[in-house]
Amino acid sequence: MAFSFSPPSLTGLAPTLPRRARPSRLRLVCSASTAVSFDYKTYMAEKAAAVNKALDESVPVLFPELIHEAMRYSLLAGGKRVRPVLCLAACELVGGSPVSAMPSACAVEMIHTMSLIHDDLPCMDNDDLRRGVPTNHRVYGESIAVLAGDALLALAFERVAAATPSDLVPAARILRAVAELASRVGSRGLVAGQVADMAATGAAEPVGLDRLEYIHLNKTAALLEAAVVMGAVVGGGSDEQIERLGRYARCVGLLFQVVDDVLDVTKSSEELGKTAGKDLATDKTTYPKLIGLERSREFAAQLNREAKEQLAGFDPEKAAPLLFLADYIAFRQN
Ligand code: GRG
Repeated sequence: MAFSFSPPSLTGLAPTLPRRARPSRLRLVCSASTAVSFDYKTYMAEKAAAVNKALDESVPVLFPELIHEAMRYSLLAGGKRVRPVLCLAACELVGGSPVSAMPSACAVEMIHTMSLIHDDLPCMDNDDLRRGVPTNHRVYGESIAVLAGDALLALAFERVAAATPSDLVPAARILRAVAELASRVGSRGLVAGQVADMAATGAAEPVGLDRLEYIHLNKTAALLEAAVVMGAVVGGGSDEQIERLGRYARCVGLLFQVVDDVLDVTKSSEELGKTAGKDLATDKTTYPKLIGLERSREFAAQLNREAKEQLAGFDPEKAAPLLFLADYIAFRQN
């Protein structure tokens, strides 16, 4: 990926919103010193409900029922729906209709879910719990879990190509959206991050900050970037807008992972809906391990600020969902 992130300066930035005191309506301050009010609870609830409905409709239980049930089991098991909401928000920010972006939003959630199913397999992380329920292979067996992941991956691309409304989105933009997704999922994106992560775990030489950043920019940020970029592409954004939004997403993606690392050592399995303390148990390199808990939190605050800076050129009212989503990811508790 072309993105190069400057090493964390870790200058002691503190999060601006104390966890317990957060109201449902946020007063967001963007870097242009403009303040807007935004009801994030209603926004998230409405967008997540629309995504859940579209996902449900995308995977009917056809013959052979077993594979479709296995796909639906993980896809509809909950999840915060951060990636699809980012996709819809980016589309609307550049003036597009959410209808245009819904197939892309579903596609990123399908690929996210398939990556979780495969990640949980005995040959990878060997996990028993995901989204608060037993993992796919624990319910359906390994073979079906592999195939459910494969089928979700294929369906994701089918949805973007075949279900994006061609009366709203020109074919060239649909094609670009497919390419933007593919390039961030394969061996130059998600798969690259997973392979580098596996190589790093238990390696004789401990990985440094540069390699950790490479892992997370690919394993986690790449799909968030795909979500935002696809939303902006199908929404009709300019190349400059798409570029800025891509930078926003990379900051938010790295932020997402720093927060994930912190939650792994500060929360219980019940609170997370997945096995807590796994990173320590498997001797994984994480931000808390490399730079400590406090500096990890400071780095997260810095990434949050840098993400928001990318939105400075947009109308603050319209950018409110993406400004909020950066905070949502920074302050999430699971
Ligand atoms: C993509 C072809 C292909 C294969 C998958 C296994 C694998 C390759 C990649 C692993 C990717 C992985 C598990 C990344 C972790 C990303 C992450 C931080 C997950 C947690 O996301 P949340 O918190 O989860 O958004 P919910 O459940 O809320 O959706």
